Amino acid sequence: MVTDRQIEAAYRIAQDRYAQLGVDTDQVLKRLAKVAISLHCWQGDDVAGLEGRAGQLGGGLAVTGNYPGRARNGDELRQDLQFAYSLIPGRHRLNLHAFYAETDGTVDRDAIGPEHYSNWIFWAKDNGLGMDFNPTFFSHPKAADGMTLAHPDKAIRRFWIEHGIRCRRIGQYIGKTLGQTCITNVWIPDGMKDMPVDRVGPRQRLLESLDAIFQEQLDPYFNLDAVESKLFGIGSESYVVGSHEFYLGYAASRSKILTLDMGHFHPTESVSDKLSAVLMWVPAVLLHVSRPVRWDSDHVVAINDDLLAVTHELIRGELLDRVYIALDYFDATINRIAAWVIGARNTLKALLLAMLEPTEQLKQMELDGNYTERLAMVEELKTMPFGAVWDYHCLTEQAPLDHQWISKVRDYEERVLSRRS
Ligand code: RNT
Ligand code: ZN
Repeated sequence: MVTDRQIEAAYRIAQDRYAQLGVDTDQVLKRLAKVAISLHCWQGDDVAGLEGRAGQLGGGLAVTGNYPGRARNGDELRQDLQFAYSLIPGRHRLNLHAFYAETDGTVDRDAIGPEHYSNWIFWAKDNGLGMDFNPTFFSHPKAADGMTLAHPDKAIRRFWIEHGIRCRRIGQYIGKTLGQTCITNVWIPDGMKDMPVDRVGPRQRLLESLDAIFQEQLDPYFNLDAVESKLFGIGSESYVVGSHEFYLGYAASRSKILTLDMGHFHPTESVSDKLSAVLMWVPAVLLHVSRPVRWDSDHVVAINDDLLAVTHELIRGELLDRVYIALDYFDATINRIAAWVIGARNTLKALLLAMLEPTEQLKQMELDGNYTERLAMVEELKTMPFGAVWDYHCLTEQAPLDHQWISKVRDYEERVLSRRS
């Protein structure tokens, strides 16, 4: 077992090494401790929701796997989340979807109000968690034919517009109650499996529906709106109404937050390169950190080139103030708590790696046209003693070190998860 003194000693050496590059690791850790990641409740129950429609996931989303121990109700999901937070250094947030209302499915989506989320909101308050919110435009009979806000039937559009309006008010209530801004993110599944003849009509209808949802002015201190595009989904392979171009224009013209999900682009496109471009035109970005494997497969976030490129861009571009970070993936083949913990810790580690870079020096080399040293330094940074800084961060934040949290998860699995049928 590694002792605290060993962790501290290793940190002092690392601190010295980074200081020689002009990087103050104490400052970096203070900065890292302030980053809040929004943990997606839906990893804990395979995007089932609490309306009694488990196993009927819609919207072209897919969760594979049947690892035992899925949370079956609000209490279990909160218990699992609380345990996951205890294994992640720092103070984080909860990202809740509307279909986690605790009404036993008796209140339809066009009738929900803040009172249906009181368990969640008071639990978040008790635990010092900020919260974000999402209307749920899928896993519902009125979304069964793959269209919601862009549906040709006015009554169906009206139903979903009402849902959106109510969700924003819930977001505002959450923001007020917790004293922290809530981001309410709109993602809809609307699209077509096969080649549409009319690509214009659905987009016009979506535009009108969104404008109707956002008509009511809410206090931006309590609620901010975000819109999320997608490239394709299962059943919407040929056409997605809310494409990237659609929402970029929408967010820019309406001053909304643009959500960039790392799994929602062509495989050779990178979200890291989009950040600086879109932030010229939209006030802020909501990142859905995810890991596509061949397609939008929503794998648990790993420290790979994509993630590192995104976190480096956030630091190099000084974008952290305007980019909100949330996780979005769902894997049911592994322990679901470990899935949260691995993804969140990896995102934090990737941020730390980026913060430990002597960015000013690198920028100067670039300005001087010294691309040789720029490449040499970027590559050599990869073998700097970053792990010692991370360990020290976990120690000071009273979170388990790497290799320590997994035994706690195993124990929780035995005590709690294995008792769920
Ligand atoms: C779907 C979007 C969306 C969802 C959640 C559940 O492709 O990424 O963010 O994952 O709303
Ligand atoms: Zn997403």
